[in-house]
Amino acid sequence: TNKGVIFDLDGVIVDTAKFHFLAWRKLANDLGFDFTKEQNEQLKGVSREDSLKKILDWGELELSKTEFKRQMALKNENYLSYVAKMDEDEILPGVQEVIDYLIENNVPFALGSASKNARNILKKINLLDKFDAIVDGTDVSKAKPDPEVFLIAAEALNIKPENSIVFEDSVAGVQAANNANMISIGIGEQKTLGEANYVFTDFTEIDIEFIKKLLTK
Ligand code: B16
Ligand code: MG
Repeated sequence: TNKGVIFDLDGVIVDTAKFHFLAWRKLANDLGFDFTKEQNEQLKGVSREDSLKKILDWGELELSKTEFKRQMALKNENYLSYVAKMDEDEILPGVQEVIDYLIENNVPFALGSASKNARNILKKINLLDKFDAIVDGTDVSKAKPDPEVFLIAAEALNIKPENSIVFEDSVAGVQAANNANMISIGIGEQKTLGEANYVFTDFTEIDIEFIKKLLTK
């Protein structure tokens, strides 16, 4: 096959989205306000800095540069306390099977994540050395929905954008894949990720036959 696969991390391979939510919510609560799970959808796939900007908007708060930086660091510290407890059991159901299939069939695959903690997390779940390329928040200057992260990943795999299959759980990420002219597969709810070429609730819903067909199309 001339095709390749790009995985988002948070919300696709592991459910660190729940840890991000807990840590951001604590920050908001400490600053005297709250936000909903629906609002949290808008933070998925969004960089740390842009996430804090959005949250402060919701709370109608403005922070000095120094305080903004301090709050980002506090949030990350809190988030990493959850990450520290992770192991391979945190890999979401059905993901390992797809990864094994790709390895057995010599299909190149990469990580395309907005997270600066991606390598740390992949190490915790024992997947770090399985990827042919890792592109994360330390490699990009433009956040999803900009296609940069996925375009760099496809290039690293030596795969054309139109031959790249992207798994994404976030609206911004699905848009980034579409903007890159890639095949987008949303992992989550149809009503949230309707812009994707295909949507599955989770990886247990994905038949290996479906992957096989996409790869040989
Ligand atoms: P960090 P992904 C994204 O990861 C998360 O979805 C998003 O909620 C988070 O703010 C962003 O990473 C930055 O993460 O604070 O660890 O650098 O979904 O693109 O894998
Ligand atoms: Mg994600």
